[in-house]
Amino acid sequence: MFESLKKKFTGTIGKISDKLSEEEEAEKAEEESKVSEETSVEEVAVPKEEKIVSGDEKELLSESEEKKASPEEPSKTGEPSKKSGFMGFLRRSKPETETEMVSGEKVSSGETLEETLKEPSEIKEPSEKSSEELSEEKSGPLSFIRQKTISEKDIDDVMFELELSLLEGDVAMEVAEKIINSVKEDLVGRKIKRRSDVAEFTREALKKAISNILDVEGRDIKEMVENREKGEPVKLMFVGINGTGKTTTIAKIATYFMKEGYKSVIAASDTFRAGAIEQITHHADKLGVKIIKHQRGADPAAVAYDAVEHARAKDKDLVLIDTAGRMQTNVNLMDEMKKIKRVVSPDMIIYVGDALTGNDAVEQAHKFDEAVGVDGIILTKADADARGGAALSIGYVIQKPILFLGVGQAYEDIMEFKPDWMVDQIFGE
Ligand SMILES: Nc1nc2c(ncn2[C@@H]2O[C@H](COP(=O)(O)OP(=O)(O)OP(=O)(O)O)[C@@H](O)[C@H]2O)c(=O)[nH]1
Ligand SMILES: [Mg+2]
Repeated sequence: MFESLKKKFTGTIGKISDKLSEEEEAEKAEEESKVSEETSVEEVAVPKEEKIVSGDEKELLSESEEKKASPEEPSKTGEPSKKSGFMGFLRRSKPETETEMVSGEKVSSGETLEETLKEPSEIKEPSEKSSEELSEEKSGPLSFIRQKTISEKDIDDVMFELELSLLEGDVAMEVAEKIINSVKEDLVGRKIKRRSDVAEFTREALKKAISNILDVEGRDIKEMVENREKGEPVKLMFVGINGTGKTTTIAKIATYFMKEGYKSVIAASDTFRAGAIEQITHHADKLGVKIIKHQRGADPAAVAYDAVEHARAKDKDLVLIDTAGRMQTNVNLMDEMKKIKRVVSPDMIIYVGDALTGNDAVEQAHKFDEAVGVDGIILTKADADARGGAALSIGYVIQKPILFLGVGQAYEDIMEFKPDWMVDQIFGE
């Protein structure tokens, strides 16, 4: 359902990994060229013929010569080879030069001639420091171990690309910014040792950002229904612009709670649109749910009031109030909606938004929230929405939870929305 978001985030993980590995390859090449320059200088400074070596040392020397000839071979000493780690982060810069190999071996087996000739202060002790410590120091005479720290510069381009692509995918501006900032905050300064670290850390950072965005507090309808007082129904009022799916959603919610053993009453409070009363009556009849209706053009607040009275009298669990679709710019209809709210004091006002309209759905939710106060969201047509921008943004923007997703045209096509589920859809296998 959220293929597009999944693709964007998977792409970002790949791009950051590639970016850092390219950079690493470049550094590696630069280092290797330095190493070869330094080695040739040493060779001039200490010509091999002039070295005085014993029989044992000759063996060691010839071994190190072989290593030089095939530098890609894994180290026999158990130390990390040039290829190991995050593209060689735990890499020794030039451990196999003759001098080092000779003096290194001789630390355990006695003094070499070179050392005898040196001042005592010049003789280097073998390092017992951990690779972590060494990486902090960055270099030492016997070994050179580095560790990469992610910088803002490393990820800036990819983050910018992600932000644009999220905006194109109907993710609200503030949500896209929040994701980018959160990921940057998490990644910059992290130490990495191998390529897989980059992918893992980026994935973690994105996942955390998305989870935080979807984590919006709100009341749970089921809990309200379970805990309601006898004779006092839970009153839900459905609002939104024209054609988003309010009426169909009411039929779905009635079905959903019927399966849980709860009884609903529907209030046909869209007395404005031609055919609206017939449409919802049709659904109610099919489902065997009680409907309270007046004539077209009647006061919608009065219809809602009557439905609540009916539910109280019959101890029904829920009153589902349908309302006419209205643009947030239509003052009369917005006032009418406020009147219904005043008269019946709904427990929850639910904004029904069409996922396909992306950012518009988010902006309208904002307007309805300002006008009447929204407690929760139902996003319809999620079955047809591959982008997922509205689902990702809407709850965060108005700080009200998504309660359900409409996932088709049948009465059963509704699912409870759980943030973890959406995170799984995006980051799962
Ligand atoms: N694919 C799909 N279609 C849906 C979904 N929910 C509603 N629809 C369709 O959207 C269209 C409009 O649905 P309605 O329930 O009449 O919308 P409304 O908000 O009540 O419309 P007005 O009363 O005119 O404001 C219908 O064709 C529904 O079948 C959904 O989750 N998925
Ligand atoms: Mg309707």
